[in-house]
Amino acid sequence: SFDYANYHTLSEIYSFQDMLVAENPNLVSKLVIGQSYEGRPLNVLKFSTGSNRPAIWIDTGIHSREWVTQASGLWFAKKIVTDYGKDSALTAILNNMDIFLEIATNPDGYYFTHTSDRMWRKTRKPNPGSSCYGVDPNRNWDTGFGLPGASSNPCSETYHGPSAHSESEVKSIVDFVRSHGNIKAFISIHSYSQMLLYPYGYTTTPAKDQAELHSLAEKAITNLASLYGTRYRYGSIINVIYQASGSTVDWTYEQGIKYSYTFELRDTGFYGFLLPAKQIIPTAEETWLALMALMDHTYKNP
Ligand code: 0X9
Ligand code: ZN
Repeated sequence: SFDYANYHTLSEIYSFQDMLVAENPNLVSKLVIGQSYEGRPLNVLKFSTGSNRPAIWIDTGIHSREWVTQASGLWFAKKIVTDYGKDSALTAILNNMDIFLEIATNPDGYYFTHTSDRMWRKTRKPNPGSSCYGVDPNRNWDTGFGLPGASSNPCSETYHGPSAHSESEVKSIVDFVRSHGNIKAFISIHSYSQMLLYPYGYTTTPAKDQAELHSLAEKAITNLASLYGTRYRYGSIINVIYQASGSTVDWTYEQGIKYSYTFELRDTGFYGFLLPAKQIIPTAEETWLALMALMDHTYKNP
């Protein structure tokens, strides 16, 4: 059976997705929402027990080197199929809402982290006129695009790209969110720093739902800490971490998705992106408690 306690290659992630669908055909299906620059499928697992439902979105691995996020995404997928029909809170959520999970959100980058450069973060599209590759897919969204908090230098780790949604890995999610039209929560999972963040990243202007987002974040990180004592900071992106323009959840929030959150998983820098595999399952388990708090609140506040 699948080894959740180790890191996996991209092809192992793709095989896992097909296996999960094959084993749980009444609960799980696979959507291909687009393809990466290098032509790989952008797979999204859909967990659904009905039709025309409001939805929760979760993505992992948009920054390819943040390996504990894709590994946690695999564990979340298994947790959903295990708990449906057993855990009353998750069962209630899935009897009323769909969950979409994109595990390998930057597949070209993830492949490259296995073959060439473990610390690769960005997409793998060449930049015309530059010898540097890739765009930061967390600076490429059309909210505050190109403002301070991103770089116009193609060699920078925070290069925003030539235009908003220039990266197919981003545009495919944009098109999916728009065509779905009824996504209620959007949770984008990064590492590392142990933070739970909400909009905005590009401006200090508070989100209009700041009070609710803040108290829900506090509840989520309290639940997270209850398992292993892992301490998270929480608040708006610009206040807690730094100014980041064109980031995912600023765009989703401005699309009307109130419950737009970003996690930064373990650790606080001792291992950083190179988190030992023995921390994968504890990280996923504690994060799941926070995700359940966010999803349960979303379900109960339509
Ligand atoms: O700089 C980033 O993109 C994020 N940190 S990371 O180390 N994962 O790269 C923080 C930016 C705030 N997060 C989001 N807006 N998603
Ligand atoms: Zn990241």
